[in-house]
Amino acid sequence: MKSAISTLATGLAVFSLLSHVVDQVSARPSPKSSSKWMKDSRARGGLGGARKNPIRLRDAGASCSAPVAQSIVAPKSNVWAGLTDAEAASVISWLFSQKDLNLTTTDDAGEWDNTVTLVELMIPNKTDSLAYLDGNATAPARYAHVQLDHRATEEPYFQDILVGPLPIKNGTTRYEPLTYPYTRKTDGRVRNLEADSDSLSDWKHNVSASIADITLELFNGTATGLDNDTIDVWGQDPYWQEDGIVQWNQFWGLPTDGFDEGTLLPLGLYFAANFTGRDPSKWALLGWFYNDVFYSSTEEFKTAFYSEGFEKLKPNIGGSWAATDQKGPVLPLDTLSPPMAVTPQGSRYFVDTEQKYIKWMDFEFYVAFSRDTGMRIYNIKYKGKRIIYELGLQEALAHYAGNDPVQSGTSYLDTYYGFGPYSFQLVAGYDCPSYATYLNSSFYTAETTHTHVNSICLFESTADYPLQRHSTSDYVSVTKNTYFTIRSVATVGNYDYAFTYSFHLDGSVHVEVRASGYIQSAYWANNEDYGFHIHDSLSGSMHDHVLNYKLDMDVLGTANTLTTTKLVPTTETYPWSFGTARNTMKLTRGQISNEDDGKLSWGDNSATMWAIVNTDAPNEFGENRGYRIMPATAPMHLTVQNSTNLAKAAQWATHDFFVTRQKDTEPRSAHPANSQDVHDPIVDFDAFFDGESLEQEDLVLWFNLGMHHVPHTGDLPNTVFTTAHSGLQILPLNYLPGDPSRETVNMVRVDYSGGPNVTTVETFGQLLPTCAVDLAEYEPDLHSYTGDVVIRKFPFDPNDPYLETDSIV
Ligand SMILES: *[C@@H]1O[C@H](CO)[C@@H](O)[C@H](O)[C@H]1NC(C)=O
Ligand SMILES: *[C@@H]1O[C@H](CO)[C@@H](O)[C@H](O)[C@H]1NC(C)=O
Ligand SMILES: *[C@@H]1O[C@H](CO)[C@@H](O)[C@H](O)[C@H]1NC(C)=O
Ligand SMILES: *[C@@H]1O[C@H](CO)[C@@H](O)[C@H](O)[C@H]1NC(C)=O
Ligand SMILES: *[C@@H]1O[C@H](CO)[C@@H](O)[C@H](O)[C@H]1NC(C)=O
Ligand SMILES: *[C@@H]1O[C@H](CO)[C@@H](O)[C@H](O)[C@H]1NC(C)=O
Ligand SMILES: *[C@@H]1O[C@H](CO)[C@@H](O)[C@H](O)[C@H]1NC(C)=O
Ligand SMILES: *[C@@H]1O[C@H](CO)[C@@H](O)[C@H](O)[C@H]1NC(C)=O
Ligand SMILES: *[C@@H]1O[C@H](CO)[C@@H](O)[C@H](O)[C@H]1NC(C)=O
Ligand SMILES: *[C@@H]1O[C@H](CO)[C@@H](O)[C@H](O)[C@H]1NC(C)=O
Ligand SMILES: *[C@@H]1O[C@H](CO)[C@@H](O)[C@H](O)[C@H]1NC(C)=O
Ligand SMILES: [Cu+2]
Repeated sequence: MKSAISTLATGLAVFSLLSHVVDQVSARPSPKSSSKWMKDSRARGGLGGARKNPIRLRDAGASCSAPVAQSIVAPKSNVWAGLTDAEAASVISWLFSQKDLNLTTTDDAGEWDNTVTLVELMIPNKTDSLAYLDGNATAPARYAHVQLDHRATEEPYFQDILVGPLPIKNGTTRYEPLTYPYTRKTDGRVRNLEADSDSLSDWKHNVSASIADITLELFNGTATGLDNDTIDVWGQDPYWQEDGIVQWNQFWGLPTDGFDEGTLLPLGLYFAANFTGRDPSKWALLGWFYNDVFYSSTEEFKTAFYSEGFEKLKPNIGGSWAATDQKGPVLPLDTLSPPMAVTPQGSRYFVDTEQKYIKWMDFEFYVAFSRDTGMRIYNIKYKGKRIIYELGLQEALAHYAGNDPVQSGTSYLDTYYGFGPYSFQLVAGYDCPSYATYLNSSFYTAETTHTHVNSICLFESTADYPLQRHSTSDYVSVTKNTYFTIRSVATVGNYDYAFTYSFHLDGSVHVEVRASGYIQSAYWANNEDYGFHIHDSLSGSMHDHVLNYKLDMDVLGTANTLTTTKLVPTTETYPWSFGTARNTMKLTRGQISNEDDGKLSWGDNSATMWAIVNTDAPNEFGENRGYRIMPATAPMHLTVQNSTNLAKAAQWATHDFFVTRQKDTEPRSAHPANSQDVHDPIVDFDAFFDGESLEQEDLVLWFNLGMHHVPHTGDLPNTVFTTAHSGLQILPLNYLPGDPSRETVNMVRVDYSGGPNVTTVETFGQLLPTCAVDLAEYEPDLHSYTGDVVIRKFPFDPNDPYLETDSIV
């Protein structure tokens, strides 16, 4: 007991040195030193002391402070923040003046015109950013990352180019193909299989019109491409790319009740399109599939349909079972307000809104946002030292399976659609507490920049369980568990993904993803091996969600090693065991020394502790100081091996996590157009593994979160965030001399010295609120929900932003 306390006391001395930065920026009185307790407590039972008057901030009755973030000026500019409106406009106008690009504005473009599909900041190389962040170098040169859609050609392709340096100057600005971040060196080009999507849609409607008699009889509807369509046709993604370009499609019901339940209304009739090449007259119908029977032509299908004994299956029909509004009897007392949190003395964090720089307690970081992957965070420092250079989503896949060709063929790679364009405004009081601070996010589309107002939220919360406690016959000590969160939510098609990063007083960072929204279901016909029967003719189609994240850790510098400390069962004879062997356990220590061993599994029974350490910077006891990485929920990777759908497009999904050497040429594990060429993707993650040493190098971890999702009746109408949840924790391991949470003043020690009565309530300087809370301030006016704020860039019209709610891509 005694030695534990003195170790802790040493730790506290160090912490107070490290935390001087906090005091400097804090407008509040310094926390009362708690060293008195440490001295007094050396003698057991000697915890006495005068009862303290709580410090009161303001008169009782005065109203509480507004929960607005404290302002701060970022120590360095955010080199990952997007282009300014003026920069984006100048790049677009410059692109349109390059005659060789032969561009058409998106609104005027048809299938055979070239367009600009992306204009965003090129994330600077880490090498250059570090020289700026840690040294005296100027901020890295700014370049625009542009994606062109070349369609004025028989072989359409997307191409990534770099434009810069910025600002644009006639004569000196250049563009060049962007190749260095990609493993396939083809001038940043990827073929575009979607160039003729309008024609393909027409073609499919021609097919469905050709069997309108059958769809009317089976589904009471037709799909002809007209506004009065009552059923829909869509199919697998990615397309089959083995033998030409082929897509299986299915008929789906259209919701009629204003809810979005279309993905719950599969109708069980399928047809395949071979749309290889750009000439629709050469496209071919490859066959029909219904009730587990394949028909190789429309004629064959029609003949069967009108034959005696053809079994007609029941369609799925929408209705209140698929609507998300409240239904059923009201739960006891449920109309009363549930408990809510308030921030009586204002916010306890700092935000530089312009630079998207945030500081809470001993953590600080910058926020970035991109079209492909949405929110990311950079340069996370803890106690003044960087621990993480970059943390964020890379790609998300949803791999389905089934006895029907559409489910079997579906393996969405969601960055093709992008998380940025679908990260809509958050609903205050529901997505985030009503007192949260909000940031905007912006993305480019069709010569405009769209801003989703209040689409990133920041807030502190106090958990419903304490961070620390201990009680004895003399005292009880307990600490509040307050932490800081940044969150954004992206609705990509039917699914809503909530991305959360949180920062804790114990020095840990938690990464979480949750999924809600409508499942993509399957038609229930002979497919009990691929899901549960969940409604009339409905299968909860099985699928894996795998979300790949990049975690570039820098622990005490960039020279780091990934170590393992494994608990292993063992039989040992000890000098004191009188010659008998004892079955017990011990630790074995190891490390991952080479990229050849860089594809990893968390290991059986959670018996392996993984840590990023700096072996050149041991602590005073000779242990490596580091940060541990640990799954917070059951770890997972893709069940399917050598997926026929994905081929080499998502090699990051094969294991739980990976470690590689950081390289400016390997900034991301995926590319948004990997689905367009799955056998020869422009980023093949496997190519990152080329036998390099990983000992005391700059390391990057690529870890997967996700869920094996076999939807059940409880996924109707929507999957719920509570259980569709996955997480990882990044936590100090021998990094500090003790538990840093001892620094918070939001703890109490109640002394009763063995007697029945309390002798002292020791507080440590926390200010007790006595103000009056106006709960009306905590009721957001949801009528002020805003759509996209759009600024036209070509022609540039900065002073005339307009609102758009039907939005995007
Ligand atoms: C430029 O694009 C147009 C279509 O927008 C196309 O008709 C024309 O052939 C293209 N010109 C060149 C030189 O490629
Ligand atoms: C970033 O790094 C790559 C790879 O070393 C290099 O080709 C590229 O020129 C660098 N970018 C800048 C802006 O220096
Ligand atoms: C930055 O400049 C200051 C003042 O010139 C100098 O003292 C310091 O060593 C420099 N730091 C680095 C990392 O070069
Ligand atoms: C570049 O030159 C074009 C045409 O000569 C002109 O319209 C444009 O304003 C110039 N842009 C800048 C940034 O000087
Ligand atoms: C669809 O059918 C119409 C009428 O037969 C035809 O004109 C059109 O070319 C067809 N569309 C496609 C993409 O095949
Ligand atoms: C068929 O659909 C029409 C609307 O398209 C609707 O009015 C009618 O009630 C439906 N019939 C049945 C049997 O559901
Ligand atoms: C849909 O609209 C078209 C064109 O107006 C019309 O010919 C057709 O009969 C309509 N179909 C239905 C089911 O109302
Ligand atoms: C699709 O069409 C292409 C081009 O005509 C052909 O080469 C390919 O074999 C066809 N694929 C299938 C599955 O029929
Ligand atoms: C978000 O955008 C809106 C509309 O352009 C603007 O009024 C608001 O100040 C922005 N908020 C932040 C935090 O930048
Ligand atoms: C997947 O591919 C690897 C490498 O080609 C091979 O060793 C393995 O057996 C394959 N697994 C399956 C299930 O096809
Ligand atoms: C404890 O407090 C009660 C109520 O104030 C008082 O009556 C009693 O004497 C106290 N006991 C001791 C041991 O101080
Ligand atoms: Cu799911």
